Amino acid sequence: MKPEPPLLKLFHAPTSPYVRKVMVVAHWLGLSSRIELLDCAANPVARDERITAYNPLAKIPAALSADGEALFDSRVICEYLDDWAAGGLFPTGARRWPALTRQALGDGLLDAALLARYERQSRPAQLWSQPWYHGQMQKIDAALDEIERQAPVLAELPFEIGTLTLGCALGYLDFRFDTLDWRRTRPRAAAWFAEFDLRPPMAETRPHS
Ligand SMILES: N[C@@H](CCC(=O)N[C@@H](CS)C(=O)NCC(=O)O)C(=O)O
Repeated sequence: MKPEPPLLKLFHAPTSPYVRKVMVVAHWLGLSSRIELLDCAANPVARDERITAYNPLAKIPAALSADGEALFDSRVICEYLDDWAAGGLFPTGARRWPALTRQALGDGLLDAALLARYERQSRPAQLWSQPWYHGQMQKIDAALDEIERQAPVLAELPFEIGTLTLGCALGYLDFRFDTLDWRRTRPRAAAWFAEFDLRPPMAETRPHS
């Protein structure tokens, strides 16, 4: 049988938590074989022209639809796939807003983590700003506290855009901030994540260098 044509071409990195969101959605919807991965090197201080040809922000994930339409960022690409497959990962009605807000919480945790990491990676040590780093780490801490507060609710929810984004965010902390020890004071979030992270789309998309 002829393989199905790609649904999306995706600028990709196996370390990117936002790309991971897209891949988790693709796996959940049974579409991962319809995503063609494109090489790139996203970097905040060295623009990759392969990406900027489609996304002026130079960030990944960025995608090209079968019609050649550029799609970014992770929120748009996840919703595009879900809409294509009528997957239901973006709830409708009253459940939509809490789900999107959970997505924003996970994305915001990641934004802070990336800003903290980029500062340390991109600037020489003598220019590191402790208040800047501390400010980003405070956002991460507060987001983790909110996940702990919501953990009993999360455990009852179906697989959806909010929970999978929180899963990708916590997975990124384990990958890049492994000394953070966030679980010690957040037992309910830790228990929720331990179970959630075993779901096949999560297991199949773990970040690696
Ligand atoms: N809001 C964006 C964030 C994407 C993002 O920051 N991606 C990182 C890789 S993990 C990136 O491309 N960084 C390069 C840069 O900041 O220029 C999304 O949800 O896709």
